[in-house]
Amino acid sequence: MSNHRTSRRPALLAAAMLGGLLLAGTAAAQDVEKTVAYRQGIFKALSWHIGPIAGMAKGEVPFDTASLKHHADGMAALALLIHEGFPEGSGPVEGSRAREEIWSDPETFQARAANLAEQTAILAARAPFLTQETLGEALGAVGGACKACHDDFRAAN
Ligand code: ASC
Repeated sequence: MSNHRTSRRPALLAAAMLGGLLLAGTAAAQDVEKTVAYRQGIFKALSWHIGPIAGMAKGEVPFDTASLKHHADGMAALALLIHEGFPEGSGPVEGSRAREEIWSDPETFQARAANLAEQTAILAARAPFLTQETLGEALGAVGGACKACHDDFRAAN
């Protein structure tokens, strides 16, 4: 009986190890899913806040300094959160446009994210002094920072 038990040990051990690997794989997949949701949430929120600013610049939304300041502050805060949304192993992955270059050239990618943080901070600082006439040029610097990163690090679709 004890021999019988002993002989089953390797099989039980293998089953336990396989179970552990499967659980680890599931945990890793859940981590990636959470990370993708985190970063996509930031970009959706950035889009939420740039919308009214772009509307004001185009004259489609009434110009309002308090609203401009609020939305520019929102963008500046969000931009500071991008850098931790792309840890090693979190892409490329299905359902995400984040390109492989983010992980093969993280320094350039992080510099682009830092540039967005800088440009949005500048817009937020200028917001109280901007007018409908000067907003377009000020927002252009932020749009340029968005585009510079999208061009190299975001897939077309
Ligand atoms: C937006 C938006 C972007 C940027 C980018 C600027 O309004 O959703 O991703 O501006 O188009 O070039």
